[in-house]
Amino acid sequence: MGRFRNLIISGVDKKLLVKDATKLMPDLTRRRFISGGASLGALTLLTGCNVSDSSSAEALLVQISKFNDKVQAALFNPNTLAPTFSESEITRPFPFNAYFIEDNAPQIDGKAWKLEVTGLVDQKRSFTLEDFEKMPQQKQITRHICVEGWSAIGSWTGVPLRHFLELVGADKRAKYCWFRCDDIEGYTSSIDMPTAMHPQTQMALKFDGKTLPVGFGYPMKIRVPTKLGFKNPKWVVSMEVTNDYKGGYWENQGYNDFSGS
Ligand SMILES: Nc1nc2c(c(=O)[nH]1)N[C@H]1C(S)=C(S)[C@@H](COP(=O)(O)O)O[C@H]1N2
Ligand SMILES: [Mo]
Repeated sequence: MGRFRNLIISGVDKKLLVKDATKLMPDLTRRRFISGGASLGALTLLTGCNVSDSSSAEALLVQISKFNDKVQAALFNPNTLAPTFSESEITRPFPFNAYFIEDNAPQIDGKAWKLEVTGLVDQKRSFTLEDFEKMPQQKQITRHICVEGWSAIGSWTGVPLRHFLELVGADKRAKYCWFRCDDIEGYTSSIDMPTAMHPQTQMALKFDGKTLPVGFGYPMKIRVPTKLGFKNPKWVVSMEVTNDYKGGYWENQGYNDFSGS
């Protein structure tokens, strides 16, 4: 402790930073880090990053996140469930986050909206919101973890992505599902097929039992509780099943593709 004990960093919640960094570590590193006390001091030693503000905290997380994609992917068990919570544990108000302010969130007309499905699927076509509302719905209360240093518990309801992939006849041997969004810069993100098929990965239409609010991705966001927040695209307009790694908005800026939580 000593020299780090009274460290106050503006804009950084130290406990959350240590927690998020821990989650990003490959198993062995994580075990060693935890048994060593899991402190901010140990984290600075491990990464060589000296955290003094929120941007260096972010740099530290990127550093941890680059540790070893492949090791992490091998450790990720597609059958492991993310922890679930009770209604009373839901974070209220639930935070908004994007690379722009909430006022600039796209206002999508749900009646005109369509999800376009392309790539390695039998049914290359569009689906309306009505189509999705008729499909089986599943509710989950899980924790959303953002690499920027915050986390929150929320309730989402929607169509299991696995159900949808089966419905469109997706090639399950394909490597990725790649999503494109309707916001200013056309946010994109891809998830690997085991994650897409994970029983808790869903095409969320509701938040907290009500129609998805505009800021949270109306009419549809992909909710992936086993991945970090940036791998949960909002305002989704297309999905491509592909063997090509197409990256994504944050993935292209150095965050790792695996980003499990
Ligand atoms: N289209 C789009 N999806 C996005 C983002 C974005 O900027 N654009 N930001 C991501 C990040 S970094 C986070 S933490 C979550 C925040 O979701 P929330 O506003 O529902 O909390 O959305 C993710 N999905
Ligand atoms: Mo995030």
